[in-house]
Amino acid sequence: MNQAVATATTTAVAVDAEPYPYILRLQSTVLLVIDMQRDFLETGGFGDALGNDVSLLRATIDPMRAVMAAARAAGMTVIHTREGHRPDLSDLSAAKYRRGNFPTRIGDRGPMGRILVRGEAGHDIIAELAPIPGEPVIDKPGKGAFYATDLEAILSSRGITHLIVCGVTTEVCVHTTVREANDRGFDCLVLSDCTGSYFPELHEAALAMIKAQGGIFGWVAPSSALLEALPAA
Ligand code: TIU
Repeated sequence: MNQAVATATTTAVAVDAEPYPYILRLQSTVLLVIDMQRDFLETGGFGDALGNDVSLLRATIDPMRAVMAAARAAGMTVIHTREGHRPDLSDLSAAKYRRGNFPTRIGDRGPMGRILVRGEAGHDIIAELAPIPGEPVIDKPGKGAFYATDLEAILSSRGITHLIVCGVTTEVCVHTTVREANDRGFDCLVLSDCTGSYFPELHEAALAMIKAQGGIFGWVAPSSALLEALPAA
């Protein structure tokens, strides 16, 4: 590593965020991309089976692509998560299976294979945001990325203290993960245009909850604020 890069990775970066600037160091920050899977963003997957308009989430793709490129160029680690279950559904609780009483359920066959099952096409991360070699992918059976996964061990072994969180959906898996992370002592910045919901009003409410009360769960900023703050490659 040359001197310029060494200096850049240890220098504090300030992001113009709410409720006040978010200060990070590149070497102790991860970009955490939650559940950008075909099952949530394409027709015939889990989101669709729950009765949602999946096209509402697709506005996050372009800004997220730019953020992932900038993070990689700045030397920040990118970690991806996927919500899903073992093919025998042995890690699927009866409560999660039954919830909603919909005709199509987790494990049923759909146009992209079995819904929310690992190894099926619908479980894959969308091609536009595919992980690059070396980036950890965390498979999670729940809504939170810390529940029943090795995410905390991976973050701790790398000395990570700060998480920049994006993905879907804002009020479900993103929010659950931010709450889990907050209680574990991580400082979270949620990118408003890189998170999305099937319910725009819940997206807004979820972001408001994060930054309320002095940032009770963390910080919120548009991706433009992060892009301005990150050092160029
Ligand atoms: N239904 C919904 O909004 N979300 C989920 O079921 N999982 C995630 O948020 N990833």
